[in-house]
Amino acid sequence: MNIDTAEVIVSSPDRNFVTLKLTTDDDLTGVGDGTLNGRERAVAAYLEDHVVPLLLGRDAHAIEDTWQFLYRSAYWRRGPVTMAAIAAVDVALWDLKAKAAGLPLYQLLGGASRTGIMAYGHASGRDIDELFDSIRHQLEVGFRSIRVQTSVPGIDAVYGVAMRAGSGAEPHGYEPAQRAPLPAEEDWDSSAYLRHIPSVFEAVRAEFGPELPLLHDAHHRLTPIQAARLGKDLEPYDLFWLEDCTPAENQEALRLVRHHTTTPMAIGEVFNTVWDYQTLIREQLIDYVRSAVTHTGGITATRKLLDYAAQYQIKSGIHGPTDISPVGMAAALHLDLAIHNFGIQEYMPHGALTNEVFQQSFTFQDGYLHPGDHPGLGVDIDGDAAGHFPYQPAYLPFSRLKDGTVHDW
Ligand code: CS2
Ligand code: MG
Repeated sequence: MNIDTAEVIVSSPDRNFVTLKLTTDDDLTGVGDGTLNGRERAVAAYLEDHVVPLLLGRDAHAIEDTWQFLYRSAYWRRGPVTMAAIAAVDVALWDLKAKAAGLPLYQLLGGASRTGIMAYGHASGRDIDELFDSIRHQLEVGFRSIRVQTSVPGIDAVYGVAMRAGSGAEPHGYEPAQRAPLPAEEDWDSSAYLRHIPSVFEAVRAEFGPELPLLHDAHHRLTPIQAARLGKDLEPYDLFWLEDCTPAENQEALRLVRHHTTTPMAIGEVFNTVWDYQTLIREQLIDYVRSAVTHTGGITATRKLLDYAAQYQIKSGIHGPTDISPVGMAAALHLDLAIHNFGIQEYMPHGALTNEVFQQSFTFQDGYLHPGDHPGLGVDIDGDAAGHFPYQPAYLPFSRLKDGTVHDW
């Protein structure tokens, strides 16, 4: 089973996606996701100009060898663009191997370790009433775990708060990348945020009780000591996790946070390799690994990362926003079903146009996702339909503090 053709499909139904489609000399097809929000064309060019020529004629069964070849022969290793390109190839090869075996992919990863995959949904509000409505909506559609994001008095635009009509994602979702020639500028004030957020969780617990798993994303915006304070202030509300409390390029920053709070920590959606986690995992500084299969070198590398985390009783919390395509989502679900140290899966349903372009067999029921039992990934892209939605420039916002300083968005 050799790779005969390799097609890089850039489409923009509800948002931009980069999909690699491999076809073998016996006409099997495999798909992989290489979407890097706001930098999509960089991955498409990396694939088209540098990787596709290397794939044609290769043995499609040699997944590990191909992974090592693409990682080591590039000389310039790691980084979001390289690892998203390698991920697209890796997932497409796993799709092919599972199809050739006539099995759903999770069976090749060791079979199912659970009957379903607990998913968390996004709820947000510009005020408490709107937030409560959003939580009730997500509970009605079946979610059993909820991520809570709200506006903050004194700040105009805050990460994670759906501006309702026109936000692109479904009404209670939040699509951060906006189609525009330049990124939108947002304001930020960590003190205002730190004063406000504990009162939000106090209100949510009072309204929805002690058992509902609640998650929050601080989206990389606090200093280590501010993150320590927030973790401590949120302890009474028993969060499932506090995510990306501080930028983690400096992994040791989490030692200070860990020293002050027992609120569980989730980090890693902007990481690309196991190396980005070494101190965090070895020193038990996090509880959940947030990497996406699409951004961490595919199933081959993400599986190894999660196996390493398992030695430290650290669980998965795979990144699943709408900028992970249905292909990347399906890859995550097969891994989620098979690994032992599964924690939770993020799930932001894609828009109607995206569901036209990508045929999906994964299901969401009573709070649980399942990848389905079709051979392979169980997802495919309709190239003709994708052709109706050409790429559109789009950027993630950025932030400035009151004094004009650029801040982590
Ligand atoms: C977020 C993402 O879902 C999350 O946890 O951090 O929405 C993130 O902002 C986007 O994926 C960026 O592309
Ligand atoms: Mg996040």
